[in-house]
This record gives sequence, structure tokens and C-alpha cells, in this order.
Amino acid sequence: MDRKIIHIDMDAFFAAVEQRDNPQLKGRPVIVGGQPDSRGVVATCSYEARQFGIHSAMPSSRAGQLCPHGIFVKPRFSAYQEASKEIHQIFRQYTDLVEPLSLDEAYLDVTGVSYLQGSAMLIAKEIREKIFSVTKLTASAGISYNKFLAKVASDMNKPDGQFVVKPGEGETFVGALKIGKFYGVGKVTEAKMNSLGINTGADLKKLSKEKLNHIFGKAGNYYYSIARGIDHRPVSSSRVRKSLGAESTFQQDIKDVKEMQAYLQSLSSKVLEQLKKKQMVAYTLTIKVKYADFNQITRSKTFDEPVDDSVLLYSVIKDLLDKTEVLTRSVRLLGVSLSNLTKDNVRQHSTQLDLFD
Ligand code: TTP
Ligand code: MG
Repeated sequence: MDRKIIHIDMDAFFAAVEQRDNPQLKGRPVIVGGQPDSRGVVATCSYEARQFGIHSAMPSSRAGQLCPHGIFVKPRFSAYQEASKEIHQIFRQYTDLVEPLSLDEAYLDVTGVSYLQGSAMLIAKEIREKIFSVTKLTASAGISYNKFLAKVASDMNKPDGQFVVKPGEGETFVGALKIGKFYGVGKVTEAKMNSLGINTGADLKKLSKEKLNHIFGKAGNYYYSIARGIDHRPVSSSRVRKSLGAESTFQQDIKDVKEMQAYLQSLSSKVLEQLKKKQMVAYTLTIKVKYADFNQITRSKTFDEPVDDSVLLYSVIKDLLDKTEVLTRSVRLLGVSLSNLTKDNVRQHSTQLDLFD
């Protein structure tokens, strides 16, 4: 039996929250991220701003040139986190099979759901309506029989729309699709494919599995499948990591704060590396301290912009450690974790997204 998968993605998420919370921003080009006179980048921007060619990950200075009257606002992560919680709560009212992809995005498998005659289209529509009534934010949805098609479909009628790819329509749908629209094909691969004359799904389908493997390595199998609209990956509610962490227990309790700092730094480098491998960014840093008497505490800091810079992490780790009792108590375990993870599109666009992890 065909599966019924819904992919939901909020529209201009951070910017939409800003426009909702400050009515003066409605209908105007709003750019969330760094100021135009800074070295920061654009996290996202309103659809009004996109008309000027502004997009995520662009240097804010460039955005300022493209749209001098644009309104640049600093991210307010806690507001986005709150809205994110609300939408994920709504998803779970419909099915337990929810796979969150990031703050504003998730896959839902509604195959076994009988509500609304089991119509995934009606369920998606109702979820979007409920999201709007609870958060006053709009979402778009893609509906299909696998994750790849649902994901691509959710972009088709953005913003505030939905699109379905029915069983039997997948190959035609993919055939007409520009390679750059394929989820899992980054800018580098897109350029490589274009240079080989592969511009659409139909072009991709002409290449044999052997040839694709030869050119693209293990990603070749994936391209072979998606060129045919095939994707067997399950929607998995447990697979998605909410945090990444590392910790170590010491053979002998340690007393020296400098030594603790050094351990925490090395643990945080490890975690940062994992984060980069997963092509995610994190908003929250937490340290864990277990004292010699086994009492355990955590201290954390949430940032308005994702942290992926080790220098910043080290200095925050020091601050967090100051908020513990390590000066007077010895320590048997230290840990570092990063949470509030979201995808890192900056890197996704510049390197190959690994879908085989
Ligand atoms: P997206 O869903 O990629 O973008 P979006 O919701 O702003 O716009 P769209 O309507 O096209 O879906 O990302 C969700 C949020 O994640 C986005 O609002 C801001 C944040 N984000 C970053 O901080 N950096 C990035 O590079 C990207 C792509 C997103
Ligand atoms: Mg979105």
C-alpha cells in the first residue's frame, strides 16, 4: 500500500514571527539577521524582501545594497522556539509518526490515520489552519507517498499553500523538476550536473546506475532512485537528534579549574565537529558538572544566533563554569552539549548533503 506522507514547512519563519509581533513590519521587506553595516548574514527574510533577490545566508551588507529601505531586525530566538513548540504540538495531535527536521519543518506519516476519511490532503489543510489559528503564522505543505516527493512538493505552492503528488504522478513530477530543486542536491552538485548536461529530473533519469555511481560515488544510488520518484526512507520520530553531546568521567576527581576548562574545550570541539558533520547549527550550549559527591548540575546559554564558532563557545563555557561551585568542590564528570539544533543551509548549499547517515 502507498504511504501518505505530509511535509510541513513554515513560511519565512523567523521573518513571519517578526511581522506578527510588530504590525508595522507587515507587508514590508524584513530581513532577520545581522545589520547591514556588520559582518553578519541573513538568517531569513520576508517574501517582500525576497523580491529584491535577498535570501538566507547572504551577507547582510549585500542585502543592504539590494534593498536600502529594508528593515533589518535582530533574531529573537526564544520567540521562534515558542512558535516551533506550538506547531510541533499540533503535528502530534494527528500522528505519533512525526519526524522534526528543524524548528519550522517536519515530516508526518499519516498512512494509518482514519480521521478526515484518511485524506492526507484534508489533514494537511486542517493542520495548516490550526497552525494559523494558534500561532497566526502560515505554513505550506507537500503531500505524497514518500519523503522526497513530499519535501519537494511543499515548496511548490509556497507561501500558504499545499501541493500533492499522487501515486503514479511521481516520475512525471520529478522529470519536469529543475535539478536545483532536488532535495539533497547542493549548489556544487547542481553545477556539476548542469555541466554534464543534466538540467532536469528527466535528464538525470537517462543515466544508468553504474554511470551515476561512477560520477557521484555513493550518492549515485540516491540520485538514481529520486530521478524515478523512489524514496523508501521511513518517517522516523526517534532518529532525529535533539541534541549532540560528549562527556567524560575522570579516574580521579579534578580540582583545578583551568584543567576543567581545558576538558570542556576539548569536549566542545568534539561536539562542534559532530554538529558540522550533520550540517546543523545549534542555538543552545549546555555544560554538565557532576561533583565528587555525585550531585549533578547543568548550566546553559541560548543564543539569538546559531553558535558554531569555537572561540565564542570557549568563552561562554568559562562563563558557565563560573556559575557552578567548581572553585570549592571537586568534579568527577564534565559534559558539553549543543541543542536547539537546526539545519545549516549555508553549508548545505556549498557542500554535498549526505543523506545516507
Ligand atoms: P527555511 O524553512 O529554510 O526558510 P523560511 O521558513 O524562512 O522560508 P521558506 O518560506 O522558504 O520556508 O528555514 C527556517 C528558518 O530557519 C528561517 O526562518 C530562519 C532559519 N534559518 C537560518 O537561521 N539560517 C539559514 O541559512 C536558513 C536557511 C534558515
Ligand atoms: Mg520554512
